[in-house]
Amino acid sequence: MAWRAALRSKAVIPGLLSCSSHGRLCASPTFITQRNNSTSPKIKVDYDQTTGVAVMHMQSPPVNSLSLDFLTELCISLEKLEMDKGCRGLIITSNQPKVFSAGLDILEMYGKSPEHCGEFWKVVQEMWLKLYGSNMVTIAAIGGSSPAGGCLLSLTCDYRIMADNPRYTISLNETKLGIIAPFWFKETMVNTVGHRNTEVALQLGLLYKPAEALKIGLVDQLVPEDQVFTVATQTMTKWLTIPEHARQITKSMMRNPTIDKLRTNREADIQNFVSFITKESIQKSLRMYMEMLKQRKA
Ligand code: CO8
Repeated sequence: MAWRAALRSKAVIPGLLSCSSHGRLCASPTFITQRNNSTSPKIKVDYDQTTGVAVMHMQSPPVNSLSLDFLTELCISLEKLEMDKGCRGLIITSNQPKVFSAGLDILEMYGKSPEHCGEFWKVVQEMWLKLYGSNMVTIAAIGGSSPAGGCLLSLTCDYRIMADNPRYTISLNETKLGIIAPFWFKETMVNTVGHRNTEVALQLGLLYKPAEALKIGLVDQLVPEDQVFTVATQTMTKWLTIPEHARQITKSMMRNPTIDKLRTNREADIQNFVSFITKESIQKSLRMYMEMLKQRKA
């Protein structure tokens, strides 16, 4: 698997002293993954051994788009945390202002070879499988917009807390790009907000403001922008009081049917994605969407 090879080729610096989210200095195993071809990591993980809670900061400017490199780092970090039995909770948050994640990096899907698209999709699947099936309690602290793959990332978590700012939006807006959310994106949303809400949101490619997202259950709680992380930490403390084994089995029971469906169809899902995304008409849609993003900015 390509991302596993990447894992082997990456240098991991264990045991660095770093500041935890609570402002305390904590020893190992806070770690930073270093890539051969990049100077700064796109993911920073602070792990507080005393609480058993890790915080994953996405820090890939400008908008935390989920590129191949980004997702590879994310999978490596997740694998390390999952293997550490002392790590019971994970908060995912963004260090970028106004954005949780802009979703899949469109540049990984535009003008790329079928081989590249296949490799990219495999790591997207891997990220979802790891997070949706995680044994840890996972909480998304959403301090900004989170369209498409960014929304999917948050939907893999057990609980979502979003900044109450009407400038931010969240949902799966794939149809607006002329592309189709795959079945496991769709089912993750159905499992969260139900069939009807998903059907409307997906067909129209709707992006919801926080209040609307709360109304349909796409997020669980809205809080003032400066309190997102604090409330996420308090919520984590509550979730960690539940007997671990019972909570984990319940989570698997709820999620495994969807996970198993992708696991047994992974190769076909990759083939579908590659043949779809490399179509000339779809490439044209992606180009037009990127131009629209640039024009909106100008
Ligand atoms: N990928 C790559 N680059 C991006 C992306 C992205 N997803 N989003 C934004 N950028 C770029 C912009 O083009 C811009 O580049 P530049 O600085 O070179 O002009 C830069 O990031 C900053 O963007 P903005 O100026 O728009 O930043 P704002 O802070 O104003 O807005 C938003 C942030 C709200 C996140 C906004 O950038 C946005 O709406 N982005 C597009 C989000 C989107 O639609 N993502 C969909 C990606 S597709 C996906 O995730 C699922 C695909 C499933 C495939 C299934 C196929 C079968």
